[in-house]
Amino acid sequence: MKVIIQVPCFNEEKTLPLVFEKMPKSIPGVDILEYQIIDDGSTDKTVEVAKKLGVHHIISRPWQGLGRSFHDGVNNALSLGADIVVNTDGDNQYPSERIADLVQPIIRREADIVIGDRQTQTIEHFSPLKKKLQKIGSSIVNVAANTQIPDAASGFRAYSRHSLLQLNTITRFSYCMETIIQAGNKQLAIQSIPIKTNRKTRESRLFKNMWEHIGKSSMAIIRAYIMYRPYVIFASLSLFFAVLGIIPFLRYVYFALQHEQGAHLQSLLLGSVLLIASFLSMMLGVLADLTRTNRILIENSLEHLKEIRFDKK
Ligand SMILES: Nc1nc2c(ncn2[C@@H]2O[C@H](COP(=O)(O)OP(=O)(O)O)[C@@H](O)[C@H]2O)c(=O)[nH]1
Ligand SMILES: [Mg+2]
Repeated sequence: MKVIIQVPCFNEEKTLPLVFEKMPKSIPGVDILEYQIIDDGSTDKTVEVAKKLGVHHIISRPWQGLGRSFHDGVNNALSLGADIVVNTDGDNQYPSERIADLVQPIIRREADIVIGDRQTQTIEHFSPLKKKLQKIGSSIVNVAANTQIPDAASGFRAYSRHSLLQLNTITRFSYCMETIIQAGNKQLAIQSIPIKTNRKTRESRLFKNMWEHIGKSSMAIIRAYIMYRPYVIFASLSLFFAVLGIIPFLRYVYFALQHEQGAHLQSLLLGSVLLIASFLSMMLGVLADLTRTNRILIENSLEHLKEIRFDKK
């Protein structure tokens, strides 16, 4: 059993030593334990610091964003033969000493993905609004994924090789939510373990403020629904337009039956436009559903391709 712990880094020279302070040196049930960082064009001494800390694998290249870094890290770990890949952050937000617990459900073959639940409702430096939003965000993701994960935005995770061969992240930003929604839809087993986060070392680099976070997360969630549950979006839209359209339409019919021919044409026009919009929404839903089917087929062959590419022999 080989575990690779990876840390995506963007200028983390100050906090990386803290992350490695309590990093496990061995884990029960694990034969080989290695560390990896993905340096995303850091302009500080992140790479030198990582080398000093004994990081085995260092991927260093110009900036490409966190989503891409995660993707590259995973591919490298798979090609190195990792059975489990753990992801944690370079700002020491997550408790490195809990990594041994994080991987246990996968070693016991009870889970494919294990997520550290930060118990956001108890974090002191989170405002009440942020706590509420975290909760709402997680529940929307859970509905889309058909899962019950308390903390969908947590980046402290362990993934089995089996799950990584099946996951394909596309958006650069939201791979945290995307992986859950994909995993849920592929019926991979996801577990959570409660963790306590460390003290905040700095502000988030991913979002300048909470509104940016909300905007980007909402976009990611809507996109995920269109991709995985297209009928939820398009059938609702269609129903919305149908209800709005049927009222003026019936109004026209009613007056037409009263022999007021030629009157209330505006109602007929408005009703017709809305009913056409309803029909088009339904048709978009059908197209999105066909695309989804296609995606499933492509993902199946991608999984097969990855199995060959990362063959462990
Ligand atoms: N590769 C890469 N990593 C990044 C980037 N921005 C942040 N990170 C890393 O992603 C992790 C989380 O970033 P952080 O700023 O703590 O965001 P938070 O999740 O909102 O707290 C840390 O390990 C950062 O070093 C980026 O642009 N590229
Ligand atoms: Mg952070």
